[in-house]
Order: sequence, then C-alpha cells, then structure tokens
Amino acid sequence: TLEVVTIGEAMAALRGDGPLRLGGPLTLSMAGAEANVAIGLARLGHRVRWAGVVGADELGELVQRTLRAEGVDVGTVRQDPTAPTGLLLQEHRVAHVTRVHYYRSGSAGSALRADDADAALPAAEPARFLHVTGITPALGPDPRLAVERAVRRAREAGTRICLDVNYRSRLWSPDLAARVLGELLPCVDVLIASEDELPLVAGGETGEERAAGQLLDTGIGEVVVKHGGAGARVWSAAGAVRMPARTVPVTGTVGAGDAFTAGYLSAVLDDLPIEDRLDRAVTVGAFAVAAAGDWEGLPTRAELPLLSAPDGGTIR
Ligand code: KDG
Repeated sequence: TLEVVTIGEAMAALRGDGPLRLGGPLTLSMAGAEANVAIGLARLGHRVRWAGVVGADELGELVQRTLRAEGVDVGTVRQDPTAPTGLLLQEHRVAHVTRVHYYRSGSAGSALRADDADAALPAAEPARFLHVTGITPALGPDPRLAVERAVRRAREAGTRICLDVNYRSRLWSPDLAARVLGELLPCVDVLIASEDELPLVAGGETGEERAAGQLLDTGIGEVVVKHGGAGARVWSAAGAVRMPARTVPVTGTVGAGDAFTAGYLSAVLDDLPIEDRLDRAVTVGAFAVAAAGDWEGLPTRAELPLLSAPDGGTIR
C-alpha cells in the first residue's frame, strides 16, 4: 500500500552556471517542491505517489518519465492538452546566490482541481501520509481548493498530514498565505517551516518558542523549524529537540528544504524517535546541499552513511 501521497506542480527546470542574460549552456531537468520530496522518499525505499497536472508536451513527458524512473507512482497524473508544462530558470548568479525565474502562470500544473485530489487519494486505499506545501494553494483558487480537498480527504481517511509552509513571495502576499494556511493548520500533524516562515503561520509571533507553543495548541503534533546551515529544531509535547546541520561543502541550496522534509518523513514512517527523525532530515538535506541539482544527489537508503566517509575519500 501507498505510504505517502503528495500533490503539487512539477515543472521543467533549466539550470545555468552564470548570469542568464549572457546566454550560454543550460541543463534541462525538472523541479517542484512536492516532486523533490517524492523522489527523496522513493530513493529511501518508500512507496510514494506524486499527483498533479502536466501539459501534453515534451516537458510534461520529461516530468512523468523522471518521476517514473525514480519509482514514484504517477498513475493519477492528468495531462492537460490546453496548457503548457510550467518552467523555471535557475541562475547561479554568484557562488552562494541562485536566482529562480518562473514561467508558470497559466501552466498546466496550476490547472490542478479538487477532483485531482479525489483521484490521488482514493478512499479505498488510504496512505499513511499526505504531504502538501504552501506553494500549491498560492497557484490560484482551483489549486487552493485541490489542497483543501486533499487535506479533508486525508483527514477523513485517517491519513496523517504534513504541511511545509514553503512561502513563495512571488506567488502570493503574506496576508493571503497566513489566512489560507491558517485554515489548514487544525488538520496538520507535522508542520515544517523555516525560521523566517514561522511568524506567517503563528499570527505574527516572531519568538520561536512562543510560535511553536501556539501551533502545538492548535493540535499540531510536531513543529519542525529549519535553521538552514545551523540545523533544525522540533517542538512537540515532549519539548524541544535540536540537531546541528551536517557540515558539507555547499554546491547549491535549492532543494535542501525538500530533501530535509523527505528525510524527516522517511524517519516518521519508520517510527523512529524525534532525534533520529532530525538526524535523517539533516543528513538528506546535506546530500542536496553538497550535490548539484535540486534532487539528483539525494541518497538511497544504503547511501545514508556516505557523508561520514573521511574527507576527500574515494570509496573503493
Ligand atoms: O524547493 C525547491 C523548489 O523551489 C523548486 O523545485 C521549485 O517548486 C518550486 C517552486 O515553486 O519554487
């Protein structure tokens, strides 16, 4: 049976090494926060479905082919013949700054509807987790309804719900995000947010402890706060547990949050204690940071200990 269902928009991604306006070679891949999480989970051996809409075009084929090759279930993906698959350009502007440019308004992915959520979450085979992000409801009224439907169906089926706030300021205002995500919170079991996103879902509260306390009071079981290079902290009824990040050379941080989430959810599915959930989260996150691409470098389960190899090590 399926362990995780996730729903969102996946796009084609073109990545370059320098300023885009100068031209030069780009590498074609795919992107999308929920798809990244799905790939991360599949690599760790979990049964996961990614649901969404792609265009009836070559980039839509690329998205589906990639997910299929990674062992992600795409059985409920819908092809929309009237809209193109979305696209983003990743510009490696200077060493530590990547700029992302979206070409996704009117995309097939943003044509996601509530009935796509129905198809993805059949009542007869409930998954253990639904994973959604704050990106999807930012895409428009229909995707927002799709996320709300997915959350409601999951709730009814006894499927636990993970929400990654993933605030995208290019897509919606903080006020609207706070309102829409706020309505989902009472159904959320695991909330994942970066430090700066926390006030958005905690009524403007900027202190981490108070914000987390407020969120736990709404019934959320685990509030997971990401501190980037400093690690992460989980707040639950048992108190707070902190874990430093793993020190790795930084190749690119895009996708690190999704990798972290995949690691965390994987350990939740394995029923590991919070300390080990955080450990797997920061480990998978570090793989994403140390490798090129958003998801390409994510580890299989057997590769999890790889980062502990001695520096500059060649493994023979
Ligand atoms: O987390 C990485 C994502 O930002 C990327 O894959 C694209 O989903 C994406 C988005 O909307 O930014």
